[in-house]
Amino acid sequence: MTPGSERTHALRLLVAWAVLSVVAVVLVLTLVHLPPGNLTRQGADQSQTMDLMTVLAAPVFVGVVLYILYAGIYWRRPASASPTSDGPPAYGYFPVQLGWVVGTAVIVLFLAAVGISTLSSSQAATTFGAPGRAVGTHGETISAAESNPIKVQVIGQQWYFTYRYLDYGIESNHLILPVHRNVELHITSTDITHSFWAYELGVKADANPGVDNEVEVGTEQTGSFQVRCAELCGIWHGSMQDPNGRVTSQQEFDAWVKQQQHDQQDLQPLLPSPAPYYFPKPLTKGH
Ligand SMILES: [Cu+2]
Repeated sequence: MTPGSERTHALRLLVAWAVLSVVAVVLVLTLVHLPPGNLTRQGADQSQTMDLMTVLAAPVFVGVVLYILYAGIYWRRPASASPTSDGPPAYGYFPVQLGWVVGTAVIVLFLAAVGISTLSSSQAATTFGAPGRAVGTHGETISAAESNPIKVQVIGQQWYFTYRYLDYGIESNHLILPVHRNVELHITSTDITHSFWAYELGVKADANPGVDNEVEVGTEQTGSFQVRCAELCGIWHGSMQDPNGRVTSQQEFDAWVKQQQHDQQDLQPLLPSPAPYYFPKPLTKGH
């Protein structure tokens, strides 16, 4: 192959790669909606990170596939050559090697920087409700209601989750949360190890007996979400799920709490005070 035709191939590949990469990035940004979504600030952060990684991966994917197809079309063994003949030996090509090393190093280091800053900002979010803190992780100011988190104890047991609203003295089989609030989830278990996974909220956390596993989420949009157990926990593990989680308006939430308080007034005196161990007293004793 002459140096001139090599340059032609390189130029063609480069132009095709640039054009197809732009198309791929536009398609990813418009057509692909990666989970977990925007119900919570943490979920939105995770979706943005997934989007970013997909956008960065698209040109790499296009480059690899394009090169394979191009090589398959233009650098095939000529029909005249013997089936066992080999192509000309290659001894490396400095610009390609340099580009490959520099390109991958830049992508990896950039993602490392993004990862470190996202981790530190989601850690900052766990101190969101601290007194005197009125600025969100993205620099937005937050109201008193937002900085005062709702505390919910999530209790896993074979084979469902229950939710104790520590500020309201109620319990529920469904996780209902008001929008634009910080929620402090205290995750535990009464029997064996479970895993509380509400993927639309961007939360997955161990539910271990005797452990108060604290996770904070900030709700940003109303909508429904599902909760499921993500740790094999016995024969009915597969049905340890609830599709009826909801993020509602504050008014709707207040009305729901009021209704639950009304419905559960006989139950409240019987509930033990919140603790990582959760063993409600039996309502009736065996005779
Ligand atoms: Cu489970």
